[in-house]
Amino acid sequence: MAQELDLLITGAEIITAADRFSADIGIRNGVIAALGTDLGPARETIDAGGLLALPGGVDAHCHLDQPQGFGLRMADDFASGSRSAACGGTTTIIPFAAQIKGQSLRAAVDDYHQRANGKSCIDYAFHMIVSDPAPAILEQELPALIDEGYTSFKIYMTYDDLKLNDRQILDVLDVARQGGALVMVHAENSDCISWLTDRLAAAGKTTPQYHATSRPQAVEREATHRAITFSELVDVPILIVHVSGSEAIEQIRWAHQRGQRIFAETCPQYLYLTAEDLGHGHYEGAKCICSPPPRDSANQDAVWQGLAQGTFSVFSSDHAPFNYDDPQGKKLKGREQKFQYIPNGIPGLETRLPLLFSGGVNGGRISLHQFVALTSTQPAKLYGLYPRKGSLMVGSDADIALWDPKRQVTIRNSMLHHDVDYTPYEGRTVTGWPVMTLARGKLVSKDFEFVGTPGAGAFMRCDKPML
Ligand code: DUC
Ligand code: ZN
Ligand code: ZN
Repeated sequence: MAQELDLLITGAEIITAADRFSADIGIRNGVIAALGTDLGPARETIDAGGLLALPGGVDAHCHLDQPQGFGLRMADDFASGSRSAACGGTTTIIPFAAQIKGQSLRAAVDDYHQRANGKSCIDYAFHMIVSDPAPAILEQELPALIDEGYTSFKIYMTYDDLKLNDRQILDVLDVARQGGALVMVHAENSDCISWLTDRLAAAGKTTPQYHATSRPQAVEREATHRAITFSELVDVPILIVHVSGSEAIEQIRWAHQRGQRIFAETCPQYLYLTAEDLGHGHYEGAKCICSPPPRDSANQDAVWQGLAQGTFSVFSSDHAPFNYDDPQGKKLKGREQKFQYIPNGIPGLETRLPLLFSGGVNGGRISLHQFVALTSTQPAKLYGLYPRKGSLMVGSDADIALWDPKRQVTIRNSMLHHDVDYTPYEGRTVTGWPVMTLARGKLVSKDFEFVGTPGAGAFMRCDKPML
């Protein structure tokens, strides 16, 4: 006779990227042991009648406790960030071990392990950020780290302290090709941004709204095209992160039509915010400063279409948490700053899935299967975590979000579980919420309350991307 189950979830409809069926879920030792009916005795049972059981979300782009210069500090560490993620139906996070120029990449990874250690309530992996591809990094550290399970890394085409020049980008892409890693590209043209910023400054245009003026779509379009060209020259797939609108999308579709393997990610801010949210001279607009900036409603439509048509493979939060009213946050040094000195980033770990579910699934723009694919299955595959993460199969980790698809929720920062003092989505009502989340078979959130355990999440080495 089969060993007793630890937990039985009954009555839910199971949704994966491919299938929809009714079955009970039997869990033993944190893993899905059986899917079916009459699964036998269990120590505990959750009645999930009327709910949808989806694979827990994989948020493949979020920033937690990332070391900052200029007196800045991220508001979320692995404890608060993972807690917030769990309460929004996410069970895996992949933040960034960021190399500071001059630093060894391994030192950055080691430091990031220290920061994560014993804090996360859900499983996590690391991407790296490569900002200084010196010969020793390219020849020794990066190949070794890829082989050790750090199989993806981000590069920047802008920001003085992070950006690589074109030659350096070609070099790191070549290392990725040899090692089978996936490079995530922040595509904005640095010189264009600084030239536009200087002109705006000379005209006295320094309030938050000009952040968007300094980074128009052409800046993103050009860099996206250049990154696609580099990918072709080196013959390696890349992933363009945080795509904001139609012009970059056109470039990605052009590449797809030519048969290139260009993956693309977008984020809630490009569906729900516009440049108008940066205000008209009011400093509150700083809350919505992120890069690339939010565009307009026509571009929101273009991003929705890109999600529906498969142009995008991944939907991430790009959670980059800075407090608004904080001398280490958006009001750096306790003052209202010129837009170019305001830290870029907005919080979104907890609201990522409900925002997409509400506007996408309940709004009739994408199917439930597309929702699962974009938010869980495809990021798990691209970042080497599938099938442990990203599906509900026998043998997968029991990372499960139980959704009430009709639940109406008005988002308030007071109900969220991050440590950030605002949400850009304050007062917005969504339909559909993950009312219970389980990470490796243990409840981590229930009815908007965090019930998990800091430190229960484990670090995962990633396999090579399934490209
Ligand atoms: N890019 C990110 O991916 N996150 C925050 C800021 C940025 O420019
Ligand atoms: Zn970026
Ligand atoms: Zn980011």
